[in-house]
Amino acid sequence: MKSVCGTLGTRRLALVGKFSRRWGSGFVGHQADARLAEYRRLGYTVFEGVYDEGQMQLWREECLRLEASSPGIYAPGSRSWWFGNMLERSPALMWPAVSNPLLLDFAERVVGPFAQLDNLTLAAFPSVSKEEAAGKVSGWHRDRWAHMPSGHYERPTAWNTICYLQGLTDEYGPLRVIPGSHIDPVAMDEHEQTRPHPEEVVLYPKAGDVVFTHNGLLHSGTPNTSGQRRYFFSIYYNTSWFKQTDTMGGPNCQQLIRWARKRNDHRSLRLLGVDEQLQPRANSGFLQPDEVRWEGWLEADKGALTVSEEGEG
Ligand SMILES: O=C(O)CCC(=O)C(=O)O
Ligand SMILES: [Fe+2]
Repeated sequence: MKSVCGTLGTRRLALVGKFSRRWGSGFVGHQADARLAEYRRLGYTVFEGVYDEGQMQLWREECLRLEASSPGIYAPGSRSWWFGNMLERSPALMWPAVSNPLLLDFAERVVGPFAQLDNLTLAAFPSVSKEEAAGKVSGWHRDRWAHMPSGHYERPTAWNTICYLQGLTDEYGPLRVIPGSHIDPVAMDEHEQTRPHPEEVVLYPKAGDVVFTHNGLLHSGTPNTSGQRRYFFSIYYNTSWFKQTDTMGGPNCQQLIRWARKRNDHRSLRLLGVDEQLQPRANSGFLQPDEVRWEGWLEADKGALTVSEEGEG
């Protein structure tokens, strides 16, 4: 490991000094943020009314357009209602959601400045018959990059931000969660995986709400019996030293990377899988609380941003 002092600029040392004086007082207040505390306790939090109707209408239309243009052999994984790689498919429509500052600011309080896009999915679950759905849930699981929890809170390695593009009702199929299952090593046998669970909480988010999860949280959808499409929009993030599921190699994502580079926009670059600060930040010596280090790095990223006329090209 490199010497810690060797990796710190003077300004950053001053910042660390400032925050270290607050560990006994202000830092406790910082940690006491109600949403963060709720998220750490339950394994999820709901942001209400993040997206408006106009925005969601564009996403629904995009989903229908993809459905109409992907029949038969062109259907991804033979499902003509499930579309991954949405940032590459529709960058102008999707980038504002991927880089939503409300959700990213919260993510950075949870995991620090290490948020990367893992995959972006737009889907419209078809309706099934009430008989087929009776007594069933879609399937309990923890999400990608999770592990069986240890009994203690650990930061998520990945997290989902899910928006249903209509309000969920019993007919549309609510989202079921088992609060605390990102901490408790709750296990399930095959029979339990498709049945309601005694400790579940059933969520009915409104259109435009965002459910922000911990990837260790056990959750399940519910079959859609509404007779309509069940629109689902999921931006899934992970830690910037993980692999990404969606590809960033296509021309649209590469164009976004060039745009972010011109602005020296580390936060955007990171989302796109380019974390230029990763090595020093992942080997910082770990001598202060992580949150203290994160604040300094977030400040540095903001300070580095150069937004010029030229950079906006
Ligand atoms: O509401 C659903 O269908 C479940 C979604 C889900 O499991 C997920 O987005 O990770
Ligand atoms: Fe899931």
